[in-house]
Amino acid sequence: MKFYITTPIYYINDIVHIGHSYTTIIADIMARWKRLNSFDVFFLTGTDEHGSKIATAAKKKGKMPLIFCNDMSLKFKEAWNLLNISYTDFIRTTEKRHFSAVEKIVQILFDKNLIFKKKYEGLYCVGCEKFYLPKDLDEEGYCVFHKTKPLIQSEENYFFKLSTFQNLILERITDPCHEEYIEIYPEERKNEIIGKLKIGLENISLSRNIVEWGIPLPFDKKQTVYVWIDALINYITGIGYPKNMTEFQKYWPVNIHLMAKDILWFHAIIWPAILMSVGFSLPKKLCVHGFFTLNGNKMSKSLGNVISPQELVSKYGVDATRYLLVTIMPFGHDGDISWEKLTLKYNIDLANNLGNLISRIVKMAGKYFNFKVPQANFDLKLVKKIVTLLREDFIINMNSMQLHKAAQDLQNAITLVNKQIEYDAPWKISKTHVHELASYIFSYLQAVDIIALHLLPFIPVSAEKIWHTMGASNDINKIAKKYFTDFIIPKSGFSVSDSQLQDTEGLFARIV
Ligand code: ME8
Repeated sequence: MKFYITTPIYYINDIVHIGHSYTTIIADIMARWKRLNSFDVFFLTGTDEHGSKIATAAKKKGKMPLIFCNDMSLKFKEAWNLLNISYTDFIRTTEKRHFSAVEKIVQILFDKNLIFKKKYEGLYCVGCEKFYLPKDLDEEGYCVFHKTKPLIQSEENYFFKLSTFQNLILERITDPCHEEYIEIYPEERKNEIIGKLKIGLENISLSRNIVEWGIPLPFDKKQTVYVWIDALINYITGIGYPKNMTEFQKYWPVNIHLMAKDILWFHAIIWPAILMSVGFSLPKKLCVHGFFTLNGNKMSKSLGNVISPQELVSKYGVDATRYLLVTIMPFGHDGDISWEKLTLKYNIDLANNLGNLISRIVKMAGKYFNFKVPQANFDLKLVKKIVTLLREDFIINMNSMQLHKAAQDLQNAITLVNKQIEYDAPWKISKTHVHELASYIFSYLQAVDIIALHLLPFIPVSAEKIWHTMGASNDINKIAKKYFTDFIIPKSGFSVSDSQLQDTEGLFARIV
């Protein structure tokens, strides 16, 4: 089975911040999770490099647009490497392969008579790269996302007959029995779109004649393709359209387009209309998350209130940054964050709960068994409890992208082992009862092994470290893939008797 997931392609005029990182880490966790469940995963991310916003940013830096784009898109790649993002491909809209796809799609729309020329005057927000009607702006006429005043732009453009798709789209996002049903999650976002759709759809400009930095229209080279039409097409270029149709047909339709609420309109209305026009299947699911806010404001370079992923990594490390970002706010809701909140969560979940569990087990194994996995028949009770706890909720939460809840399930499992240790109090048992001690410690090790398998998508490097620390020597990824297929634990467990426990120095040390 295949699983195709995408992030938005990010505008490169902005520096990479934790908003972009949040979306990309969620997509990465889902991609890793699906790989562990034996799916053939395609995970696409990339950068959106055309349009007036980018051209202006390049000019400000005194750079040619493409040079500027090369530099900036590299910064996104570097950030994703830092955060251990396992994307399959990184698409840039300035690539040749993307030009071919955009030209082809736009030509099809033209040939199908879905494009017409018209003089237009409207309020354009460069931040959103979108024309607005006065009713869409706040009371003072400002863009609600960028807090800037859209200016009147007037030009003769080519228009896409979006309005003809109103009922077709409405049907596809409201009727779960429809063959081409598009699920929008969460429900409130879907209702928002339905509400807007019912008011009616305006035809939209498909080209710009005052924006040079873009892909020329194949049928009128004086105009360039409107940046949003250009950008949405990345989702099919990335999997091979139009050159490699076998690859394209293997992965399309996309399983999940992931994004924040600011750009749902484009994905829920404009993108399906284009796909329907050219006769392609529709996305299966649009997953929409909220915004990180700082003091109630959306984070963006123009507002000057960004936190970069590099800042988080230098304080917490890579894995903790991944974990903290996706658990600090519930998927689908906004969350106001602060360094204090992040540090508090780090200390509670990672240092005090997980880190403490690992270090106390290693200490006991060190004291009683010279840092070796003791020989024992493991007590299946504790392991079974962990397996049940995680099988019931964790998997449902992962599959429905409720990552903060799945992480809470893991925290509950970790707490359960910590509590079991306190209940057993192995330190009260005399060293002469070596079998009893061995059996306790052996079962703790096995319980943590199970937890490590589940931690893998969230904190891949640390999960592997924990796995080896517990004396489990095989390739954790291979074992996890098998475990998530049949849920069978080998009779002798995962940690191998007599193998050496490894050092845990530096694993989620407390931060003050
Ligand atoms: O809209 N909190 O690019 P963009 C959470 N190029 N997520 C945030 C965020 C925040 N404060 N800020 C940004 C574009 N994001 C277009 C997309 S796709 C065909 C074209 C994330 O750089 C979130 O995923 O403005 C949001 O939807 C996206 O970045 C917008 O990125």
